[in-house]
Amino acid sequence: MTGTLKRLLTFSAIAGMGLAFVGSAFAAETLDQVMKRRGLTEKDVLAAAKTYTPTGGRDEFIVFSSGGQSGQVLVYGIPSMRILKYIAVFTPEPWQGYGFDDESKAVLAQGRIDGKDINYGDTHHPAISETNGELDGEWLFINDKANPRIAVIDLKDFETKQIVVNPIMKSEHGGAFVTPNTDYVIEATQYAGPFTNDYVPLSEFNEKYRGAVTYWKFDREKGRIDAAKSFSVELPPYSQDLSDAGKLDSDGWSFTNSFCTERYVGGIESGRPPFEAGCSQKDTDFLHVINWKKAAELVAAGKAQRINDHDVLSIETAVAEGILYLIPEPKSPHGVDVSPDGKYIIVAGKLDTHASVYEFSKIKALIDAKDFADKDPYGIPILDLKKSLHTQVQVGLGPLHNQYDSKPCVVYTSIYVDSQVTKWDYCEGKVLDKISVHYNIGHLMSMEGESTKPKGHYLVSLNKLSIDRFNPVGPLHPQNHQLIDISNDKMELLYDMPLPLGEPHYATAIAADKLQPKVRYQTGWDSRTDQKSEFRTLPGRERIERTGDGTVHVYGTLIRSHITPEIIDVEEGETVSLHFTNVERAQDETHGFALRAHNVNLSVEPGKTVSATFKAEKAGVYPYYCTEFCSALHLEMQGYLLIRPKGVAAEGAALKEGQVYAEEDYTKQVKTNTDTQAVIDSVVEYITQRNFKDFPTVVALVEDATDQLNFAADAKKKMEDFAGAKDWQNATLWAQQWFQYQVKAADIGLRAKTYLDQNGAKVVGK
Ligand code: CUK
Ligand code: CUA
Repeated sequence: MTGTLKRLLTFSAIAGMGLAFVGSAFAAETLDQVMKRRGLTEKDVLAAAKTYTPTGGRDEFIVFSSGGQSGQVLVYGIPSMRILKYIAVFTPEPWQGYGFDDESKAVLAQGRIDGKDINYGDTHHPAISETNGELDGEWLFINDKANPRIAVIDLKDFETKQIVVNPIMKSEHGGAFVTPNTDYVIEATQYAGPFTNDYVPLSEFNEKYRGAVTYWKFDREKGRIDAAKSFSVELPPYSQDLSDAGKLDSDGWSFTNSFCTERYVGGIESGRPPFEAGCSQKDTDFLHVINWKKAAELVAAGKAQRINDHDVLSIETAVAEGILYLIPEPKSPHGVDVSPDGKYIIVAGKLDTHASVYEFSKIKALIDAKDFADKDPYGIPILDLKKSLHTQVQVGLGPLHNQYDSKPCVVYTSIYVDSQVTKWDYCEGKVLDKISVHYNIGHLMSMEGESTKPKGHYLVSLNKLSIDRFNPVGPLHPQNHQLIDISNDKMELLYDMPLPLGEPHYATAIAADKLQPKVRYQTGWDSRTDQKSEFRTLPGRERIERTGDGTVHVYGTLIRSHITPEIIDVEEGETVSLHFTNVERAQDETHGFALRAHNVNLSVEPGKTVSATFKAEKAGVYPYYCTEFCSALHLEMQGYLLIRPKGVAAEGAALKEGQVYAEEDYTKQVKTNTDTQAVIDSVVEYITQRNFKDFPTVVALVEDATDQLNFAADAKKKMEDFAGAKDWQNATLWAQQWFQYQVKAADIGLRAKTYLDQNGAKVVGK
């Protein structure tokens, strides 16, 4: 038996026995002793038990959190609060190769504004796609407040597929929120601006600056937003804020609140009172109530204007057709959240201690009866506040956002100034419980709390400040997401999680079993367009081709432990277009590709094909290598890009290393390989005698091992050819390569064997 294999086999045997020894050599601490040493109370230990997830364990819920100004989405599990992934969205991210390969650069390029790359985003509100008002776990949308944009993320591979730039807005905030069947993704303006892209002086603010709500049409079949079928409704320059789509009883309507309906424009530099003073003069702002279903029909009937190649329903048309209404809402509102049954709309006002519960049936009755209290300066009917309200409840100082419980009538509101969460009953209009959080909570999130079927159990408080909660790391503090148990009458704080990347605003949680992401791509896949890549290639078909336009196309493959080709030889001035396919079928065998001095850094997951195109500008030597520690010979997963000066001929493979091996080395290596093969055969026999086909994980491992053995056969053939010619040097090298493939196959085989042992596989066919 070979040394490597012996080690592998012995290792698994020891691992199996390991547990028997624990406890005999050292006396382990008891729970009481640990509690004493770490100063833990019984309550702490209970909280730990509610969140601790043993190795290999899974979470019940998966959270998609905005990454704030990092322009990313953070993914973590509940109740463990373990971070699982950062999804690159608006910002280049090297680990995922995002913004470094041609395919993802094309996605980022969709987000250009006036031809300029915008390499960050200020993400606020993620939204999971819905079917009949329930989260379905297929798609994720997120907005960029700073550069009005929406991104589409596919939850089959957690990759960003599309970015759309809002054609008329200059600023936004109220997105992304989806309609109950994800027909539309809602995006609402924040700071008003002219719809056109030219200069308009602030003196024309009331006349020419506008807000809007854009309804982005989502084509579920294509998995992309269809900009041509999207439209907007023009709104006054009222600083629109958060939005929510109606559901069930209120389906077909959407709600957007606003602040600064004073239309005040600051200017402290010229002696004017600032925005913050002027924008809070009135006692109320406006909730915008829009019939989006009817708006879509009006657009289809040709009633929209075309502005920047985009359909916009004017205020005038919206008023004439009866699809746009306003209702006063208490001072500086922020969150607007439709209840799970669609009957109520709760608005929390930052400068008011109340949360206001509007009742949709009352709103609808007033609209149907044309019972209006007033009109705004743009002619939009205003409904009476009192007549639209179900109730108002004093919830605390600075209420912001609301999330629903699985229990009927129960809602949680974040209280910014008091640093609290208030649990209250919106049917009866009474406060049920309060809990302090640390500190200055913004959004809060309950499990599927924005859907028609909230799941209860947990709530996360997304705090703006963490001040004294963690070990200090300098003036820029991490964010603090606090996990709260809401399964009982009293809320219980369970866990603080520091988030070290951007300021997350909103987050959304979904039952983990609703997500079914894939583990690998179909071989040769362009993950950004979701099609077979025209640049894919297969093992044995790797090639370098020059096209008439001076481009050198490199069609390569990556597999443990080599990059093919290993030498790329080009001339100064040529354009190089690398195309690498990861031909692994194994899980989690990602290879990277990093090349010196060309800003090329790729992540190539199993099956994926990615490209990188650049100009070979400067003659020189540029090593490249795999950046993922993928196998024992990962460091040998390397190569050279040689850029020759103009006119210097390629050297070919005339390398002059010494003759190291003689015939006896060859014979020895062949003997090793033959012994190794016997071990592999015994593992194969072990697996095939069992019902391994009942275990998808093992089937994948067997496929992977089969790949490796096919490569082994190929190397063996080359070895035999060289041996036939008595070239012992090359024959021995190929014998060693054959051995490398055997080791990988054996490693995979042992993993499969262990899995079968641990998962109760049965002997079959006997
Ligand atoms: S959020 Cu965007 S300002 Cu309260 Cu929804 Cu933080
Ligand atoms: Cu592939 Cu390291």
